[in-house]
Amino acid sequence: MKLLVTGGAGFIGSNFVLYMAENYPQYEIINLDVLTYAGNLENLKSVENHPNYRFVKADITNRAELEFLFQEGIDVVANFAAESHVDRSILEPDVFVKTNVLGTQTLLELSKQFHVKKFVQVSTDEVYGTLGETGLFTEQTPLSANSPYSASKAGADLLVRAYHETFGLSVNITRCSNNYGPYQFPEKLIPLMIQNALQDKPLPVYGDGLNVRDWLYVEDHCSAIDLVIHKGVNGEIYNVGGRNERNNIQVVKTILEELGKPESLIQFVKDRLGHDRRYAIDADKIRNELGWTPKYDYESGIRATIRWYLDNEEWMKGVSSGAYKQYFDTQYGDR
Ligand code: NAD
Ligand code: TDX
Repeated sequence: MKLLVTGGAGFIGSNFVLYMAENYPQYEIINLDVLTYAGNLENLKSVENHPNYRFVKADITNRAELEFLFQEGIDVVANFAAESHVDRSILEPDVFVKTNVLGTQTLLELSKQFHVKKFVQVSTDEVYGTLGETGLFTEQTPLSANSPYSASKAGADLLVRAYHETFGLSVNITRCSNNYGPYQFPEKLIPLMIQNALQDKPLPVYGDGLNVRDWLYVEDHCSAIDLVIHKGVNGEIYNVGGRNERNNIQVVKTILEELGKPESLIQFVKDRLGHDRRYAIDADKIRNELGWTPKYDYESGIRATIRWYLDNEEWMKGVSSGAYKQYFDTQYGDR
């Protein structure tokens, strides 16, 4: 199998490349990434010399940069490439529309033209909007995106659907809840709070800190996508989540406790605009129909994650200082 992973230098994409290279060493894996601030080839050092792995620097919105790859013949596209941070989408929505909507459509068009066997769109539970105190998102929940980020992801999902319905492209969409684990850029809640706590800096909690997220360890997301690639029924959407609902204050307190830092570091700050109150995923479909079972419960996953950041302080320093960008230039030159 020739697998094109887009956004494979980001948090989930790099975990997925490592997971696939380990579990399917015979597959040819092409990692395509433009290396924005969120792309980091340091994450992939352990596969750099894998005979069936290759990195290509290219932009998913630039058809000319991608065509030569599709001409080689790609079996499966797993599209992780995106602008992924909600706060950045509030400050600068344009690039979210460009990358997430136009980028996905460009990949879909090439997949159609070059007869890709399956296109897997890595989407998010945020396309469903927000929940009240009770209830879960199912695959039937109407799209009701609230942030420019989630609106751009919802737009991409509809284009994936349209290429299936109109052109017969084989597709799946996965909608996963919040991921955490190794190699997550410290702009997202968990690594940011770990980083600040380690430096005795204030931990900025938005609003009242009672917004709820449904946390999933990144490896469990990878195993779900693996199953969807191999067993997903053409045209179907699969929600992915581990039923690990926690409010933000609970998450932050666990981090402080694990690191032996005082709760006085918590600082309540102005709320995020349009802040979704609660996400929670009903993952019965992927569990029952594809046999997916997450390996990690939240308590062990969060502890493993905190340990990983403690053991990889150099990685964190490199990401924060942008040193990985220099690493890329030395390693690959400017192409
Ligand atoms: P990330 O921001 O860590 O990584 C995104 C990657 O995409 C980076 O390597 C970046 O360089 C690359 N990229 C950005 N623009 C590109 C372009 N124009 N061309 C090529 N590459 C480009 O994101 P993440 O958290 O790993 O998320 C990966 C995917 O999973 C996204 O599609 C996101 O919407 C989705 N998702 C994320 C979560 C989560 O909790 N992080 C949950 C559900 C779904
Ligand atoms: O400094 C902070 N303080 C804070 O209180 C940050 C960065 C976040 N928060 C809150 C906002 C959210 O309620 O923590 C929660 C989690 O925030 P993020 O880590 O930014 O994640 P979220 O907005 O929930 O979106 C994430 O999950 C779904 C990913 O970034 C998305 O890419 C994914 O689709």
